[in-house]
Amino acid sequence: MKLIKVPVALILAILFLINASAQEKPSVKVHGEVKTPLTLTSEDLSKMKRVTAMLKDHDGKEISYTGVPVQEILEKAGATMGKDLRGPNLAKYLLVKCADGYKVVLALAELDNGFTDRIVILSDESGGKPLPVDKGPFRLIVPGEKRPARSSFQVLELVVKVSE
Ligand SMILES: Nc1nc2c(c(=O)[nH]1)N[C@H]1C(S)=C(S)[C@@H](COP(=O)(O)O)O[C@H]1N2
Ligand SMILES: [Mo]
Repeated sequence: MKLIKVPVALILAILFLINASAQEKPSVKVHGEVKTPLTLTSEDLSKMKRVTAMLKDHDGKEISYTGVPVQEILEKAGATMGKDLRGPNLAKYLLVKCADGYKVVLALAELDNGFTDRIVILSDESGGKPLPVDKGPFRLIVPGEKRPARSSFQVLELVVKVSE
């Protein structure tokens, strides 16, 4: 029987490509008190309504970020936004969980343009480029606050919860 010699490098290259294609794209999971849990990649966000929001960094420099209003994301997931954001639903909040364990909360009413003109976005782009790895790939941008502390970077999950 003849032995077919395939260069080791070729085999390794094929294994590498199989492995690379199996790796999941970075995404944000939207779940909790929603009708339709979502997993959103940058590609998904690129197809949704995009706006810009300004954020002052720690040194007071204004930086422009682009992304999708969190309201759009929560509406897509079927959270109680808009006309449904009343009565007991006003006790609902969004828990934002990040890769480094950082967590922040915002009341749903802080994310609804029926309540506020401050449009909070889930950003994946600044200056026409994807966010840098240490601040991305997804960052919540909460404009109009004195400190950028709730503008969480490396966002992994948006969880809708209801307080007691
Ligand atoms: N995931 C995550 N996001 C975070 C933080 C953090 O530690 N982890 N720190 C917050 C604080 S306290 C500040 S001041 C800003 C700093 O963001 P900047 O470096 O872009 O100015 O990020 C906020 N977002
Ligand atoms: Mo901070």
